[in-house]
Amino acid sequence: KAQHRRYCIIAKNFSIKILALAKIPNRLMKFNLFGGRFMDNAMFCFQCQETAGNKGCTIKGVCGKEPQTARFMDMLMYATRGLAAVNYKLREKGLACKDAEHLILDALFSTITNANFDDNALKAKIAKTFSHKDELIAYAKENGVALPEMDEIWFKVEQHDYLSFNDKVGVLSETNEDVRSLKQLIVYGVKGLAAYVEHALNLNFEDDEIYLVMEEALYAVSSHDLSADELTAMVLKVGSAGVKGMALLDKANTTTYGNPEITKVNLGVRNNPGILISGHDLKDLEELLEQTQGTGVDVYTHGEMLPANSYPFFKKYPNFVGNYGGSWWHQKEEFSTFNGPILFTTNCIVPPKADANYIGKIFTTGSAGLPGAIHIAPREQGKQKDFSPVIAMAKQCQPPQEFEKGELIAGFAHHQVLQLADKVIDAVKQGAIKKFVVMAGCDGRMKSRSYYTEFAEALPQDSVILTAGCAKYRYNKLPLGDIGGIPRVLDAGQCNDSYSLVVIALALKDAFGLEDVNQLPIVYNIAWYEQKAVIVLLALLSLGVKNIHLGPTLPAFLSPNVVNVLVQNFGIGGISTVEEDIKNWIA
Ligand code: FSO
Ligand code: SF4
Repeated sequence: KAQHRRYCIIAKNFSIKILALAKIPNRLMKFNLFGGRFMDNAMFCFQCQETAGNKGCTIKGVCGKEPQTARFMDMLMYATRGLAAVNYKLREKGLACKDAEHLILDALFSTITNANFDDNALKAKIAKTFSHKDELIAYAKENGVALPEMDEIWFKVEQHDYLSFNDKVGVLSETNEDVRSLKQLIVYGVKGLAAYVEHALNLNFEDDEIYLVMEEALYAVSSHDLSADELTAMVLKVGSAGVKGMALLDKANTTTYGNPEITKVNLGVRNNPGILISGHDLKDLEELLEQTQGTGVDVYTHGEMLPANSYPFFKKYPNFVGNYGGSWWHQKEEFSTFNGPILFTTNCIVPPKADANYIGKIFTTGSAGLPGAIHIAPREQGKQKDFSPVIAMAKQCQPPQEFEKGELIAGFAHHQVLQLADKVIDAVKQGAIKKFVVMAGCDGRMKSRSYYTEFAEALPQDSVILTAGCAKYRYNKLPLGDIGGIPRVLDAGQCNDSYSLVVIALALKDAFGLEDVNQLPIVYNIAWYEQKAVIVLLALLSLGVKNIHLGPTLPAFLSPNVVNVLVQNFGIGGISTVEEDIKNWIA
């Protein structure tokens, strides 16, 4: 004990010296290195793959999130857990509130990595959530619905205290590392699910069973008497809801816009002013295309909006030109050469530097937000959103500078791939295809992500990559060729279209008369970045998919014990070197 205390004092003095040297001005920041754990930080967030030191962002987010923004987000999550708990109890009596469901979705989506950096927007959401919760508490009383003793329901927080109480509302308020890990795994899964459900809602598709699981899960996170086993069961329940949520969004997208089809997406530019639309929301794209007709303004996709080019519905718009640039983190260079305004419908936003030439040209909408950007208001009942300020700005801008030329093949969602099923099955039977490699998920800034490009290049010629999400930008422009006319990279679409990959895997399982999806010659090498990848992972686990490799690093929010549970029950693993992984998984 004496020795331990000595180390602690040394560590504490050392950290004070470092801080003094660094002249870090934030008075909020008090480090406590006792037990190697940071407490009472300016902020604490470890929800994404780029978290500082793969431990947690404590000074400022690597994503650009300021400490006070992180604290507003913690408070918004606290308020949302309270609202969800009340609505969960009302739902048991058939009295659930629709507005509450939608507020919960928006709050969860707004706190996803890189989605919303706007403190004023967050403060307004907190106030709305607390006041709606109070209305529902009164409604519960009127209707004789008993509400549990739970801080999240009863603790009153005034506006001037939104930045206080972080010890009570922040992630580290749960002191048991394993419980915290399971609870945050649930929260991050629910955040990812909320994003997909919100896109479906924008197309008027909803499912009460999904809302039920989301509220139950948030209730479980606020509860203090659930065992680790019960929390683990809740993790898988959220995963099952994830499958439903992705299926719902798939239905919403394909019913509204048709089934994606094989499409050569143009990568070049034209000589008109343009608008670059990023994010995942197809309803926003539809309305933007509708409103730009005949204005002389072209529309290009960026990042996760690329798959929209494969939907039959959008092909009818003559000013829908193609895709400009790559994945989200390249936006600083690509936005500066685009010249026109940029519309973010969701994450991933990289806050621009003060001298960026596209400052003032960024627009956000939906749950996305950025200080200094113009926010396009939600659509009113029966009306479209008003994108006229974006279009007006585009008209004042130069056409985009050419970034690259050529085409990209996309559109291999489940319907299209299943139309090729006979060809694919024959290729497998004849040994022309020996392995499918699922490389879905996200891209990110870390240098180590070059692994995914090198891995794709090193795969043997008889393997096919199934991809979805922005992870694809690491290899979708490589000349990997085809196998008897089947491209070696089959791009199903956005990260939510990982659902397509599941449908394809289940169809192959049936076609080969297998009992278990794990008997297929499929390797899962998934790259994650933010919470939508967490719900994709949980969805796969809930379907019984085993031996998923997750990289480039395992989530910091998983405690060693929780990792052990995942390894023992699901065979989850990380990645190593390209050579080792090809040798162990493919050969
Ligand atoms: Fe990527 Fe960002 Fe789609 Fe995410 S653009 S990282 S998992 O938001 O949602 O794949
Ligand atoms: Fe850090 Fe990621 Fe949280 Fe941003 S979202 S503060 S980078 S952990």
